[in-house]
Amino acid sequence: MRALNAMLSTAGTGFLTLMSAGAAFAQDRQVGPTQDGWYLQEAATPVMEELTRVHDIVQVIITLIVIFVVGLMAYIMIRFRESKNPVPSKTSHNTLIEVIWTVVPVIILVIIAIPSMNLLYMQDRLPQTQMTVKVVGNTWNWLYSYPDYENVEEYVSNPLDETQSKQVGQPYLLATDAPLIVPINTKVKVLVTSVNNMHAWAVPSFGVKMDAVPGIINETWFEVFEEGTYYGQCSEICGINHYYMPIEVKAVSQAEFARFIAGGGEVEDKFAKLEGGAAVSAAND
Ligand SMILES: [Cu+2]
Repeated sequence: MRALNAMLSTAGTGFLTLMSAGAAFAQDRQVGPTQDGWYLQEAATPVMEELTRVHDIVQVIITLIVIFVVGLMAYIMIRFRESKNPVPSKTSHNTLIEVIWTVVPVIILVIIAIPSMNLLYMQDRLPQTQMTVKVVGNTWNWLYSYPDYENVEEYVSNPLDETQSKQVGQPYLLATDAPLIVPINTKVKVLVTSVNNMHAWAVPSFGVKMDAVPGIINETWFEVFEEGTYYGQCSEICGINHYYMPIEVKAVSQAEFARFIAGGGEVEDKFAKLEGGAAVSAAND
């Protein structure tokens, strides 16, 4: 399963890379939903690794149960069909079978519950985190801030339109003009709230999906292993532009993150690298 997952993830990343190939400049590693994807996204954090492991275990168990039940039904339908079995059995109960079909599912559910609860607590209970980011849902974009660093101002992350996405080699409806920047190998606490209606900040490859509720500050965490751009989408139907508030997280080296903070949160203009970047940028401002 893990090998299959890794293979599919590679295929997924490959797709995004392929999409970027026609762009003006090469994008770094991008992880997000893919056109023909049918499996979990590549795991980028310890929580997502554990989530993938639990998913794979449960997948095997439920597949075996489906095979067993469908097999049993097929056997009964064929073996006890009217023509082969004209006089039906009058048996109304069988204590041994009833005990088995009660106890065995209980054991299976307990086996599933143990890793599931472990995973839930891993997501829910924050470890000792090294920094904090604050995510605020708005209609319809995300506001990001770094409470630990007063010199970095809160900024808005807006989606790029179709033409802009193509220009910078990023997928439309996932690309933004200002990603959330975080360092790799750092436990990041995420505070999530909203200024108007409910949203949800979700990044599948992080195993993170947290409701953004006005008046409530929810918290979650992640630790990204590798540098790259990770995509997510608002995952709580929030109104007419719900589809149009993508999430882009750029995980950078700790040195690069330190430069980002020292620079007061200034990020490189995505359009500056393009030929005639100034004109493009100005046209879109
Ligand atoms: Cu939303």
